[in-house]
Amino acid sequence: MPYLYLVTKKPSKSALSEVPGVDAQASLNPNLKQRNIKRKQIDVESTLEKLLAGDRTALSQAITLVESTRPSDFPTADKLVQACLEHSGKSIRIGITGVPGVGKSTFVERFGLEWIEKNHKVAVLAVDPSSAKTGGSILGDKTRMNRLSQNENAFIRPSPSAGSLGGVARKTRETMILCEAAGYDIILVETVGVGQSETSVKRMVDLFALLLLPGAGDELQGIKRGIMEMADLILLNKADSGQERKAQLAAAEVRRALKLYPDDPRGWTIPVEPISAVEGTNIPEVIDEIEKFRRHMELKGHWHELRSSQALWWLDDTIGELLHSYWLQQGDNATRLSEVKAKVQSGEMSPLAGARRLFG
Ligand SMILES: Nc1nc2c(ncn2[C@@H]2O[C@H](COP(=O)(O)OP(=O)(O)O)[C@@H](O)[C@H]2O)c(=O)[nH]1
Ligand SMILES: [Mg+2]
Repeated sequence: MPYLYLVTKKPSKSALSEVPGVDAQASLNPNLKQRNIKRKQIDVESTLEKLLAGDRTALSQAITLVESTRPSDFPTADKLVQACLEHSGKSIRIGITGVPGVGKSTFVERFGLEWIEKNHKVAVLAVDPSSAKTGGSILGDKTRMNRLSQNENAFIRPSPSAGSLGGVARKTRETMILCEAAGYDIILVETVGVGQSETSVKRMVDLFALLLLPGAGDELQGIKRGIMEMADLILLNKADSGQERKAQLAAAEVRRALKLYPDDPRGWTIPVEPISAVEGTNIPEVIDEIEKFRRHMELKGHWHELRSSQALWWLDDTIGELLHSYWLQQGDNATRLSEVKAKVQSGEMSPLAGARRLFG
């Protein structure tokens, strides 16, 4: 069984939207389907060659291929990612999180340009499982990344629009590999900051940066303890327009709060810095901290460990995702799931009982 997610029978509309990696819209809308069919077949060898030469058009096409929901594209996409793997991994993968409005996209613009100043190439990706509904937050964000999006050393890609978080995360990982093969050595992954995509992003990056607002209480920012614990770097944004002192105080408070957490077993002390994404204050210092982080991890042998954990998580997540979609294709599981979902939604059945019924 070479491709578990091969759709063997025609599922119902609701079932399709459940299948990770299957974009219901693309499968059901004949116009989209038509567009898919017209897309020219990609040749792995020549695409790889172009990618390695840094060809942006080839990179866009390659990403479209890995994001494709057509089962017939899966073998080519897998081959291409596989071929790119040995040319990947030379980057720093940085996750950026924080509640909506904290300034992630504004920060990415400044931060990205700053890396480019230092002769790096920057790819910006997003993990946004809701982007099918919202039209893709990073697309709207392109206005905040105006200069970066026009820079020839930057590549900005909106979140893939497949429904499930697992599917979006897998495609983002594959996209990351393609970008690295195309010579991008700084990969920035922005989360939507609504609480569900953080763990996925944490599992695919080397360093996780959390943006906070000075003055807003933790509850207000919806920052759960778990997210604080995931951070390798904490930035108090909007330290400008008279808020500088407040940001300093907030930074001191966060540092104090961090002391209550267990020490990082890797010996890394989380830097907490006020910044202004709009004015560019302290952005070069953030880059210095990140380079310090990399040196620290390399010196202690943790960098290699980080990358192997990422690979294992990738395997783990993919297995979970494949099992889910395989299970959905068996018998009448998709219909049964819809029924159970309705009961759980109305409160008639607990989620646990629902899940047990499906597997009972
Ligand atoms: N004063 C100030 N405003 C900022 C700063 N960074 C972002 N903003 C503003 O905050 C709003 C949300 O920014 P955005 O980057 O879209 O936040 P995101 O939702 O986290 O991506 C926008 O109006 C930005 O102009 C900053 O450093 N200082
Ligand atoms: Mg944003």
